[in-house]
Amino acid sequence: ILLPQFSTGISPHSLVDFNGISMTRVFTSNWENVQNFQARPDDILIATYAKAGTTWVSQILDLLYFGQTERQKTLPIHERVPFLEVYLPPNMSGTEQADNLPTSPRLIKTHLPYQLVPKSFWEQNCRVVYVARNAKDNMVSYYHFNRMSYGQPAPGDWNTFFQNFMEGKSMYEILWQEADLSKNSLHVLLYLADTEREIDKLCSFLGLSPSAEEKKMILGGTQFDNMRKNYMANYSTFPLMDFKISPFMRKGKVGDWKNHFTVAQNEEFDEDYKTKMTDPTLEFRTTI
Ligand code: PPS
Repeated sequence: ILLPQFSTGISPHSLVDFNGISMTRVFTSNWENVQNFQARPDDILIATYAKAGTTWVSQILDLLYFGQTERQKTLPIHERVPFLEVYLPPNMSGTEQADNLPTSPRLIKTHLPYQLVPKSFWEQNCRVVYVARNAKDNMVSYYHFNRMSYGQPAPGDWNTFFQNFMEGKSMYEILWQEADLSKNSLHVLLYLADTEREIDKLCSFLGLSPSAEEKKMILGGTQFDNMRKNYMANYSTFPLMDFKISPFMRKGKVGDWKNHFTVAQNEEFDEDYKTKMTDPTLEFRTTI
């Protein structure tokens, strides 16, 4: 596996404090270009906390705008939808990839918290699609991702990861706040809620009206089992992940947190959650 080469000595996956946010060099070393990134008015920013359903929504949007074309069959999702702040030298940075995208609109992914999103996205009044997932499953998915991805800090065992996460010693660490989510150029999508309804709401936000046949194609193309088998959507072409430890398309379920959280951890989490999340309008499902 080719690990990213940075010029200074800091390990690419050690956590650093970056403007009050825990990040690794993989996401901060191209910062000048990220900050100065020139968004275009028709760009669509897919903003998520990592492991909230970014790839699922990226595939939905790519199919909505570009259909089942050659691009879907030959380009991996991480090339169709560049990850803005990522930089894994010697590979092209996310900003370079986005600058080189030939599509209109450009679909661009970010995990940056609201306050660090390049200001041109707001100046250009770009539409933002934010994906939210129940935090417990999100955390579990992140734990497994940290185990298998070389760009992430090593998580240790589940209990260690849980404690570090609760203490804010985890990547990105902060979700977008309620105030950030109230912008009218922003649409919030819920992971694994009623997909058909979520797609309908997304289409009305974007001003799109796909035919019944197109909708069927999108629903089929974004089903977990289909995406898991799709080499252009399942990240199997991405160099820094070890699927033998845990696949990128792991379970794709609501409720896996129950296989990880102890009763005490669940109580601690609920207590902390109550103090931080007060928005009654987002109704997450933590069980089915
Ligand atoms: S990343 O690295 O932040 O871009 O990861 P992200 O895509 O946000 O999240 C990965 C989790 O989403 C699941 N996934 C899906 N679930 C349902 N349907 C589809 N089509 C789908 N595609 C990806 C993936 O399995 C990860 O969740 P877990 O719980 O780990 O399985």
